[in-house]
Amino acid sequence: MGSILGKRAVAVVLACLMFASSIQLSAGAVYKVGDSAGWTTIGNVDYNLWAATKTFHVNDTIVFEYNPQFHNVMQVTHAEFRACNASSPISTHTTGNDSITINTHGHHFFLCGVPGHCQAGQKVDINVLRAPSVAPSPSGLTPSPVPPVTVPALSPNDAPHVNLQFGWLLLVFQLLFVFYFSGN
Ligand SMILES: [Cu+2]
Repeated sequence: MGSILGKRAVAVVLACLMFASSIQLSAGAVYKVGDSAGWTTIGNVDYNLWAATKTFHVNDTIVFEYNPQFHNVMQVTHAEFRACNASSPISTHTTGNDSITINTHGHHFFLCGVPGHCQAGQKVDINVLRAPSVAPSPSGLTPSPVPPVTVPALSPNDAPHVNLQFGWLLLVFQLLFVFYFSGN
């Protein structure tokens, strides 16, 4: 049947694909706003403090989890953010599980448009740094299809590392698999 060389070529191509996919997996992080508290007025969550503990990068995703009967998410301008003005939002999200991928650097202002909620502190400023490549250590969570609920359990510093390791593990198995069969 096919030469060992041919099968090894296939193995190399597969290996490259595996490696490429592992890189892609660690491209963007997912952050659940408020962590386990979610997006709420209960408990006086300090969303400024929450945001201050994160280092956001372009292509990161923020998830707002809340009861859509009581809250919503509006992206607003800086002026509207400061004034808690929900009259002309840039965009409005109402599903109760809103994933928003940040595509640009700079400040992204969000508030709850339900009367009184923004004034009560249900507002968050997501500041995305200009130069994501400067990051001294990989930060942010894995964008894996895991439900957002499990996301805060992971350390932001561990996820990309784990992802990359997982990609390499797959690669190794792939190579072993192909070489095993090319040997027969
Ligand atoms: Cu609200």
